[in-house]
Amino acid sequence: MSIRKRYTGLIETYRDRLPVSESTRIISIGEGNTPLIQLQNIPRLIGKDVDIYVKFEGLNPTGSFKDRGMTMAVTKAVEEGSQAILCASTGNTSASAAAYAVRAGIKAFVLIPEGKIALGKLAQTLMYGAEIIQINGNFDVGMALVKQLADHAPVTIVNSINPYRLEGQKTAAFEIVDELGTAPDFHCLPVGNAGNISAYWKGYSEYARASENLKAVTDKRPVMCGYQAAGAAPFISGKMIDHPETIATAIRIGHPQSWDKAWNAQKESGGWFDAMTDEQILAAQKMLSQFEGIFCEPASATSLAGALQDIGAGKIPEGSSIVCTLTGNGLKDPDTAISQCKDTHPVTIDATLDAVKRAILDRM
Ligand code: AN7
Repeated sequence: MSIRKRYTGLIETYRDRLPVSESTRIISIGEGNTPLIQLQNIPRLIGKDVDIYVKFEGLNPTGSFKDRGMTMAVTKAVEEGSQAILCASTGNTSASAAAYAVRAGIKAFVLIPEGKIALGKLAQTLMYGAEIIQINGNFDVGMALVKQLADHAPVTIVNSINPYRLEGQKTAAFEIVDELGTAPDFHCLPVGNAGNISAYWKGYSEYARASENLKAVTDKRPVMCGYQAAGAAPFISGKMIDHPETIATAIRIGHPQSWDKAWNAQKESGGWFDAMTDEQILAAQKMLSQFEGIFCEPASATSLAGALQDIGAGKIPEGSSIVCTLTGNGLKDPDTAISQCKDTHPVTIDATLDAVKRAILDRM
């Protein structure tokens, strides 16, 4: 009997492609190595010959892709002697920063827009014990403050303007190529600050370059498709937006921090940006739950919403392989989920064998 090597996180797995040395103390909670799930029912339902995979990042330790960047950013912050980290957040970054700060034994300060972060994200950030500072302003306002604060307090910023964040996040592209043996034809992502789409492009590009001397990986790179919420779509309007609004609070962002990097990914890959309405986003979220058994948060479903639209329009042709990143777990936002299922609220009946039997048989 052989014992499989214990998985100890993405830095250990890809350490030759990341800025760490033999003596670096790695701050990890076992992030990465998330499943690439092939959709079975949705392609049949839409009647298209497409191979769609979802990279379910909601299965990271704090329930979002942010953990990939946070393991790297906090590892480097600790290596550089930092005692505290700081971020502005729509929820997921704050939860991740809080957890990795605990692991490292340092302090986390998080700035969040009051009343505009999903309940699960608030719950976990409270439990991890971060210093939560609510502001009566949106994410963009918080982000601007965080950038100024760096000159006024001894803290390390762990938003995606911290270059180590994207280093960690690029490993998701490595995992996909390692698993498929090649890159997909199209890669679809929700876009907020545009750090993740930039990180994936970096990852695909590094692997493509490495293929020159390493036969195991491919020189292929996907077409990158970035999808935003219609009320928060600066990449579609071509300019920053001051009052972004969407039910997908994770991507309620009007001033993306990785503006140039993301445009570069779009241009180099021959890809595009597009906007999805809140209705399209929620429909895709529900579809994943009801037809594939995959529960992601609203913002995450923006990638599938976009893919489905563009498959329907033929912009993504039949015969294509497509990866959609599902950035966060559905459990993060129970309020939005429950309000979507108003018509299917559970019935309450007498606790008798007869009543339960009737309830089941009536619904067969
Ligand atoms: C679920 O947590 O910006 O385009 O502060 O939580 O890399 O910004 C979250 C972003 C997509 C957008 N999906 O990624 C934050 C934050 C989910 C997210 C995005 C976010 P980027």
